[in-house]
Amino acid sequence: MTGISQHSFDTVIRNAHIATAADTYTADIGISGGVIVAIGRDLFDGREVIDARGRFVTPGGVDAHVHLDQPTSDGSKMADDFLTGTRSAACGGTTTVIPFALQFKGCSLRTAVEEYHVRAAGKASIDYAFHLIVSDPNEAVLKDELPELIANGYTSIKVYMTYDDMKLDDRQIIDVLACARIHGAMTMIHAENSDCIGWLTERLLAAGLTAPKYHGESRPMMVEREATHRAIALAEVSEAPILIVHVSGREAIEQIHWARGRGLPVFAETCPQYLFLSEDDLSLDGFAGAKCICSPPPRDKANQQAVWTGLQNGLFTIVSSDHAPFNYDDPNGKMLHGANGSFHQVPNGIPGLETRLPLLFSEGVLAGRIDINRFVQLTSTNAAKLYGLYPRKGTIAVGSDADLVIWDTGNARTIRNEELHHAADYTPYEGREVRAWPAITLSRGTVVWADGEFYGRAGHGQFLRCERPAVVISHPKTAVATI
Ligand code: DUC
Ligand code: ZN
Ligand code: ZN
Repeated sequence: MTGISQHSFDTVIRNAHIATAADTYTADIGISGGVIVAIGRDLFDGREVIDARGRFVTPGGVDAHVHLDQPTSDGSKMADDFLTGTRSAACGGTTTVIPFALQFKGCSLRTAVEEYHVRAAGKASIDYAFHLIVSDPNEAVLKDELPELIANGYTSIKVYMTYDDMKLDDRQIIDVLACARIHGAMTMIHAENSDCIGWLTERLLAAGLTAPKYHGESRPMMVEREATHRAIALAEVSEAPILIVHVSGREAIEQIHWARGRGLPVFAETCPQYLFLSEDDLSLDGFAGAKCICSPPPRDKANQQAVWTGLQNGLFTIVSSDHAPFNYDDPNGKMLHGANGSFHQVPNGIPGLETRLPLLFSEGVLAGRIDINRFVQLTSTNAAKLYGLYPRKGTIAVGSDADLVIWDTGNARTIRNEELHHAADYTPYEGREVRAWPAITLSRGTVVWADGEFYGRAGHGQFLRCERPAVVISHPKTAVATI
């Protein structure tokens, strides 16, 4: 402690039961200028002192799959923008979000990024980076725009194998993967077979089957399994690492397991909806099942268990929310085509930014399914590593941003939409009990959530330029898919 005078810290968190991706130990955390500057026993006081005795302190969550104020092509409108989305994130212990700058077909990717910055400007209360959705990989995008954007800190790309307005064919995906590989970006793939979905949907509609539950029947596990296998093959051809997003069940997991066995750098993401929602939620009376329409759809209990096993055995790299919020009772939301709209016209997506960490802490850590270090890996550290934000984000270490969560694990709490901070008019987890919730969230040393109150400020959140991810720069043939 030589050279550190009294009150040399802005904030000291005392007696923190620190959990990182690797370790659990008790220490004080000294914070100055928004950065962790000391970790040790009996640190001098700071101007602010927070006593965390008896409480876990984890790195703030990094939610690497969220959709905020993303433009749509069907006339629907997302319920959350950067103001309400980042507020909701902070109240649920997430301190970094990575939403998507979407290129529409025929439009410039660079312009999409510029326009998305305008949507974010001055609104975010926590830090944010951008992924790039490439829906038109023309020569200008591949030769000019993508290399320049990657060099400027946009080092992750999402491509879709389904959705008419965004999907790429196999050749286009290979082109994007090869470009990402050469220039140093991670590629996320939405793996569902578009033609199978189209054919099954036509058949259901012809039989007059339009209720929300038929969303699940139009996108069965096999369409995800086939596309997952194909995505792996395309990545193998182009020698690029990939992350398969929102993996929903056993058959897709088996493909990823197979790829790992071949030594391929295939990473995998799942989301709370594949652990806590099921096809039963899509079958709720009337139109209520539309609240849980997302793609891939929630599956059955056996698939939920397969996803838990994948969290336990290392198959999954990250757990993200895929927060894609549409109001339920709203002509711009789930009722875009009325209260009896056909499943295939209901906007896809559910809100989940604020509930991601409490659900996984409660049912994962406190229920004994995963330990707290694995929880930190899945919800923070691995996302920071995958997307070039580590060690600034994703850990508790000297030099890292002071993005921290102090946990309350003593009190049961029932999830109620009226108590959440997003702008969506429902949560699919209404009435579910959790036993963990952030008591305090700090974003770069500033308390943004404490004792049930949001203290964040629009504009506090900074845009993060991402480094080229280490797992991409290392040669794919020797890289392993664990980080
Ligand atoms: N599926 C996606 O691929 N993105 C947003 C929401 C959803 O359900
Ligand atoms: Zn997707
Ligand atoms: Zn998504």
